Amino acid sequence: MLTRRALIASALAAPAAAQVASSFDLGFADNGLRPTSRAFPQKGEMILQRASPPLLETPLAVFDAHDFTPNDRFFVRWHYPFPTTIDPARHRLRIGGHITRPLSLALADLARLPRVAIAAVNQCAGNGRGLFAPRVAGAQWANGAMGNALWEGVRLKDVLALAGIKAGAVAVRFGGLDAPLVEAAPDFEKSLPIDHALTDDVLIAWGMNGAPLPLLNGFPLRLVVPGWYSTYWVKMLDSIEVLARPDDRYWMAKAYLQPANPLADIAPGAPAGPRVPVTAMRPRALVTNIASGARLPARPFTPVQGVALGGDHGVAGVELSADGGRHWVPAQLGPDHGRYSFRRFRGGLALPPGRHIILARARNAAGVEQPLAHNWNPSGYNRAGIEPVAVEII
Ligand SMILES: Nc1nc2c(c(=O)[nH]1)N[C@H]1C(S)=C(S)[C@@H](COP(=O)(O)O)O[C@H]1N2
Ligand SMILES: [Mo]
Repeated sequence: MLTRRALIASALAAPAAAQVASSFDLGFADNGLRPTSRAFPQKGEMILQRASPPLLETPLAVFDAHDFTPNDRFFVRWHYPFPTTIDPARHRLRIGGHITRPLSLALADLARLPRVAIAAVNQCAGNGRGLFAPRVAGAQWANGAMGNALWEGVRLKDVLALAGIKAGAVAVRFGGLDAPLVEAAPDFEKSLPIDHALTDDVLIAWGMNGAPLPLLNGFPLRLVVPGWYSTYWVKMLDSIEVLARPDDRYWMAKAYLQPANPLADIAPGAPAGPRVPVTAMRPRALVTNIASGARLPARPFTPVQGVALGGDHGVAGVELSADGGRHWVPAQLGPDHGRYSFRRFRGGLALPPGRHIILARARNAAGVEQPLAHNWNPSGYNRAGIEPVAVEII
């Protein structure tokens, strides 16, 4: 492994990369040094961030091997305890609030609606939080708090149509079977603006990659909001409430807020300023075949591959640089599974013996390109700058 000092020294030789090199903490790279566990139901080896309620991160190598993250390696995040046995035959989805017909739907009722499948990346708003410098509080994820799956279910808008939305609805609130340990803590509930809730792509899903949702990923039903951070993807979904006024409860009004500027960044230590809810994701590329700090044998072209996401638009391109972003070479894109899916990429860089910092940047179909600098903010949300990868060619 490279030392931090060696990295900074190599960065000094390439001034444009200095900011990049000094902004990441090598000790935190996905280098196999974090504890893993195989102790969780329906899960293989996962990086253990917290046992209860579970926070399980996907190892980088899993992304390197798959377009669709296998269910047994898909990351897990719960705020509160949840039931560990669920009888799907008895599960009900209640729909109430500003509607004409309150409903209590069984899974069999949902299965009668038109079925839809969408490939989409589920990414925690705090993915990569542990890489911010200065460090911020919260789950210290590297970049494995995300995954790509084919989600199968029905459209939320079709379910809402059964209930009959009344005029004046402004939002739709979602709740699941989990509950806080202490009475006073606010239940985990999230809401979508009514316009977004009624788009074609928002699903109530029961299937994930051709199988039922794993318990830890929300069995038997979860909301899927392609292009938006997974805080909205409410698991073990059992209640939907149409609201005639904006949601002022804790998890919308107080939590998951980011600085209200285009990059959602702020100078460390600066006053918080205006904040807005975290919503859409941004394009990101992640190198998956080289763990930062690796030493690799010299080859004419060092293969660099990984996964990209386009945020709320498709991936339009991925480019690689080994000179701090002065020159970029395009990587080849893998199969296109739809605008919200991971898109794998593969390319090569001619790297002579010595130390290098590899950069991979994604651009989406809306023309948004990943910036070099990281968008520091106090909660570590929406991290979307380029993730540098240090290598030593020997
Ligand atoms: N019911 C419920 N749904 C939830 C949460 C939760 O705590 N309870 N956490 C949300 C957050 S913050 C994340 S990152 C995703 C994680 O989805 P996963 O565990 O399927 O990967 O679930 C979301 N849905
Ligand atoms: Mo999250």
